[in-house]
Amino acid sequence: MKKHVRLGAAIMLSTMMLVAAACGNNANEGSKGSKPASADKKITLGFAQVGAESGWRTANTNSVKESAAEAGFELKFSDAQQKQENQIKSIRSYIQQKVDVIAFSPVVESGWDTVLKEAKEAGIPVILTDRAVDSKDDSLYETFIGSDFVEEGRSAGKWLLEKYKDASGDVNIVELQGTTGSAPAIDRKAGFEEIIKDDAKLKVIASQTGDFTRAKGKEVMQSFLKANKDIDVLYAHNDDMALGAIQAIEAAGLKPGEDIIIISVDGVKDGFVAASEGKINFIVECNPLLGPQLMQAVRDVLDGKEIEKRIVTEEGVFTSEDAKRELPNRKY
Ligand code: GZL
Repeated sequence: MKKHVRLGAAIMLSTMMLVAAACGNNANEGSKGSKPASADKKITLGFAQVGAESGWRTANTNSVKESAAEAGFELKFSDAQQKQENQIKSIRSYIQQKVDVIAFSPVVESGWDTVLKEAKEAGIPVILTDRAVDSKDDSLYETFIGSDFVEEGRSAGKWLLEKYKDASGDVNIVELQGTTGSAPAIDRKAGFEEIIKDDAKLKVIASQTGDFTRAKGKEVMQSFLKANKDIDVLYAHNDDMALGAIQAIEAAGLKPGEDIIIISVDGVKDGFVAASEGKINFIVECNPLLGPQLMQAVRDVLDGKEIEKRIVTEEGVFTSEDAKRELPNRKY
């Protein structure tokens, strides 16, 4: 009898333990349900980078890689050498690998709808960083984290307008544009022109792409100097092209920052050094340190949280004097 009682008790006890465990799981389920999904498993992020064309891009890549490591994400990273077809190939590869989220900085604005639709059909959310796309369908991406390039162009124009407001005679401006078709090139040009059109003295006498690189910036500035005897101002869409142009200006026996006033965008270390030496007169900052905001957006998207369609990064403007003071504090 005792044996049967013990057995019965054992069966009762194990049944109760099973029920408790199930409830426990349900309780866990409850807590698991309230725990963010991103806390459950290692997140895999596929990032398709533009290339390695400038100091800004290097700082941006470092920020993405360091922030992904700090967030504990597995990062798949590709460098497209500034070619759209390479970025599209990388995005398709991330879709095949079933990453949790895809992020990229579109090298140019157009031509993304097809591959973004493929990512959407695969149920993989996409986050844009740094540069925008011109797609009409904004359901193809969760958010765009980056600077307001039109405002950057306006800041450059406003400084020039102020500098020459009492000048007499024409002010001849040459412009080194960023990569043709890219959002920063299109918008920095538009913002600048929107402001300087208010003063007929300010004339853009030549404007050409230097593809955001130092080498091309030098080459195009050489051609500007050959074709135009009286250049007063250079507006460069990034520091690297301005630094290449400075080499050409000095080789022509002219003083950058004096004979030719230089305005640039980005604010990378080398740009700040040139500005602190008076070779660049005005720098409009463009913040490359987008990593932390990107990782937070990845987590929020996976946790099903509502996020802003547009996250604008904060940045400033610096004269040569400002740059001299700020140089020791620069992080990139
Ligand atoms: C701007 C970024 C641009 C930088 C360049 O957000 O896309 O690309 O201004 C970089 O230096 O090459």
